[in-house]
Amino acid sequence: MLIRRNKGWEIPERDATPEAIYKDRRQFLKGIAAGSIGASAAALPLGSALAQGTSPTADLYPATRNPAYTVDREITEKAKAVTYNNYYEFGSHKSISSAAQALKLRPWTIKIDGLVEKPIEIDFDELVHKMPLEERVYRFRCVEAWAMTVPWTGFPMKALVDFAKPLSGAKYVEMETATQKDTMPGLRQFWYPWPYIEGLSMAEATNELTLIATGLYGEEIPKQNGAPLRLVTPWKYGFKNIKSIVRFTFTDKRPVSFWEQLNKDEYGFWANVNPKVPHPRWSQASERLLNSGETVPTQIYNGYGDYVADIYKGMDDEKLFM
Ligand SMILES: Nc1nc2c(c(=O)[nH]1)N[C@H]1C(S)=C(S)[C@@H](COP(=O)(O)O)O[C@H]1N2
Ligand SMILES: [Mo]
Repeated sequence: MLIRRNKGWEIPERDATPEAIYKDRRQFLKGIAAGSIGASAAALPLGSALAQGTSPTADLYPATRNPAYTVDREITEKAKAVTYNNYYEFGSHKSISSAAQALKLRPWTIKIDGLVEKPIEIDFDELVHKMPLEERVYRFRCVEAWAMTVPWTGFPMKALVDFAKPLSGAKYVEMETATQKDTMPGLRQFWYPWPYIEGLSMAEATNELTLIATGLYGEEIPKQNGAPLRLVTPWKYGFKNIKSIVRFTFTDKRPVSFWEQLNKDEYGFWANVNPKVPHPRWSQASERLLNSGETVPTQIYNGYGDYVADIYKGMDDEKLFM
């Protein structure tokens, strides 16, 4: 059960993008369009708010927060969530945030194929403008027993499934991360089964919680967190949340994910959070909060059982929790 202490809109000041800055950015973009600003966008210092404002999708953020998804935890400081990452394409450690800045975001073509009415390729900028964006605060639980709480911006994956028009034989969606040989040094680690693959059943992909995130903390999602689009399934271990997606394939065969290929005894397909089912090498009973360093008890389905437990009824023979 989700217990609310704060109202959904009562977020600490530092987590909100001040409206004034947001409006300024729009004014600035209008200025560029009208040719009233002398300096060319390219001459702006990299990483400044103005330079970020030149992205063709920056004006989509912040999106309105959906107050239905509230949490009983403090929102993780942005600085922590964007510097403590898992993104093995950029290195097999947590400090990949600067290396990930090399990721090339445009053009970004997304393939939708397999068991669909008509396979298509669509540009990210076009897709994101068709999708209903909203902000949701979710808990996030890595299989390594650390946790964070962050405001994602994104669209329900169900909207993408409806757009894709899968055939009735489709039982799973397989997703794939980009492989940019020139920007991702991790790809040279040939013992990993690149590309990074993940999958969901159709019931999981169309569950109301399942989000395709394109933003974080009221801005475009940082590269290290999986720009330009990544999966968010808050009741599952973090490794299911595949980053920088370039392909959605609808299939009747259960996908074998990256971590499952590497070690199926430690990382399974379902990977639902359960404090009572230990990882073969450590307990899952509690988790360390990235924000405070505090250790707190882990909840079944990461506290989202009301939304998802029904999906798994009658599946007792499956390894649902690893
Ligand atoms: N392509 C890709 N996606 C990935 C990973 C990865 O290494 N490569 N790591 C996963 C793991 S283990 C976690 S915990 C989350 C981390 O997301 P974050 O860096 O936004 O916290 O991304 C997941 N998605
Ligand atoms: Mo993870």
